[in-house]
Amino acid sequence: MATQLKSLSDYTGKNIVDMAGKRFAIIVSEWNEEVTNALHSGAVGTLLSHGVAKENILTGSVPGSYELTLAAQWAAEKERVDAIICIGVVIQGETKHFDFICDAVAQGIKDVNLKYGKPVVFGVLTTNTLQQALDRAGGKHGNKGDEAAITAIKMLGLKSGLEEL
Ligand code: RBF
Repeated sequence: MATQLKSLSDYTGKNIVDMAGKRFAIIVSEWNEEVTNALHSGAVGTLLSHGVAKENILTGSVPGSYELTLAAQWAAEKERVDAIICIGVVIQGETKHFDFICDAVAQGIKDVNLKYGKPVVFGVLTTNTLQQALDRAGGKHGNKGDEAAITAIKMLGLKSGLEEL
């Protein structure tokens, strides 16, 4: 799955609508904090540049990516939260933890999406090395935090569009 050809310039256009009044929760994993902080900065900057008010972005942290799902569920339970962005980095190690954590988080986030009918974005890097993660957190492959925020914005735009039907 090649991702290096993707950049924010691919994300202009469809379903980008005014986000004033929308409320976002960002859940950030503390594991590999250097990377997750950079992803978080990218996500916040992108939300602000699309008209989201600073006070409408709430950030919470969890110890590791495995905890993202429960925190996302707590945020989704809040009626005033429109979308949730989950940020984490899981790096392949020598044990099977990588597979267990990635599977649990991917499935868990999908479940919260469907249970609450709100965008819950999978902003979790799953890489072989720390360098690959850094390259995608403001490095040579852009910032996937920006793209996670754009995904939330586009999904809310689509939802508003569908409400007109
Ligand atoms: N959390 C991450 O977000 N990224 C990791 O790369 C990561 N690797 C882990 C490796 C091991 C061996 C263990 C025990 C935990 C790891 N975690 C990682 C933490 C995990 O997401 C979770 O916080 C803990 O397992 C506690 O539930």
